[in-house]
Amino acid sequence: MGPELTVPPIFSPIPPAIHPRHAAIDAQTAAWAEAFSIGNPELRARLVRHDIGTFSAMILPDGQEEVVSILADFVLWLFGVDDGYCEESDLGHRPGDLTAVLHRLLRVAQNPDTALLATDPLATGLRDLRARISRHGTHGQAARWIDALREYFFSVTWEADHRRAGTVPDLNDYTLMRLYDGATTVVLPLLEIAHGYELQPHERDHPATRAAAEMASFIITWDNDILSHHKESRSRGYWLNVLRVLEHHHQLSPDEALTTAVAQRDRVMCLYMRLHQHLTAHASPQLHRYLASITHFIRGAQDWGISSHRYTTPEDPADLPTTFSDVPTDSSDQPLDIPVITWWWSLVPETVGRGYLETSGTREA
Ligand code: 3E9
Ligand code: MG
Ligand code: MG
Ligand code: MG
Ligand code: MG
Ligand code: MG
Repeated sequence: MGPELTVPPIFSPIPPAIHPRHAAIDAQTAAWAEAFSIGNPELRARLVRHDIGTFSAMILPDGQEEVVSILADFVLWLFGVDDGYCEESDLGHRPGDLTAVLHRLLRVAQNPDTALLATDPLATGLRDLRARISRHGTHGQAARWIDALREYFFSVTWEADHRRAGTVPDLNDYTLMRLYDGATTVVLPLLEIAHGYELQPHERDHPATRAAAEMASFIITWDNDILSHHKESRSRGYWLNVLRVLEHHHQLSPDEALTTAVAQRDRVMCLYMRLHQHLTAHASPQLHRYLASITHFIRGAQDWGISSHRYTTPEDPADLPTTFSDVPTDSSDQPLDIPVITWWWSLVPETVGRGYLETSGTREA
């Protein structure tokens, strides 16, 4: 059986980048997974071959190496939760029990000395991550990392209820869930910590900054859904993905669902570039840095997504692109028909960035 879909080159106006220490970081993360026994042996053997350290090196191409390593270990840990607890285990079908387990982990992150889960490998790994985050970041940054972990956990329990019931959420609910269950927001505090600054609340919590981060979550998770469709649709058991949502609720064929999802992410990618240009016109040096990191995060997820064995699955090859496109399939500046994100389109003045596709003025990241 060959691959069901051929994924075309994806529109990416962002240049690639990678930390020069990527190979050492990748090897170190594999060693961390072994040292902390993350996941069962079979899962761990897979995860250490997924170039997760390389991915982290693409997200933070010029970040402090120790923090790039924290991010790499944390992303591997997240897959220990997402694959190990949610997608490949019985617990992922029991949202109530999953909520209890995740709450205990949150307590460990918040108060590492708590007498809880003393011999649990994921808890022990989390204690290590928390200690390293506290070493490099402020109390406020550690607190925001825990809050972001909570919003990720909250969304995977929603997803677990769909898994239990075998249901597929509609596009609006799926979009809302996916802004969090791709674990994109838990990465954001590490973008600051890796460059040794703290974004001030009046800039970080400004609606336009928050929208830029949400757009990045959308693009990264839509790209993931497109690039992981092969892996996910071949898996045994329940899987949830925007292509499945579009097929189920919009009566599209797999190819039509792919074309629609690509158009959706292209339209958001265009809006993101315009918002980025708009924000940087008046941004502090810290906000400039933050937006540059978010932009690297988007491109890093793309470069890793087309190359990691996690998605190319060489034993049953996916038909993924090896290059990117300079041209969006949909450059409309009208809002997508997804109510939870419509507000993004109200943030960029109409005159900003309209001509960016015809110029090279988007490469400031
Ligand atoms: C992603 O969704 C699940 C996260 C827990 C993965 C950890 C990755 C990050 C924190 C960075 C964001 C990167 C992404 C979303 C690629 P899903 O669909 O379960 O991931 P999968 O790899 O199984 O397709
Ligand atoms: Mg490797
Ligand atoms: Mg998942
Ligand atoms: Mg998954
Ligand atoms: Mg996926
Ligand atoms: Mg840079």
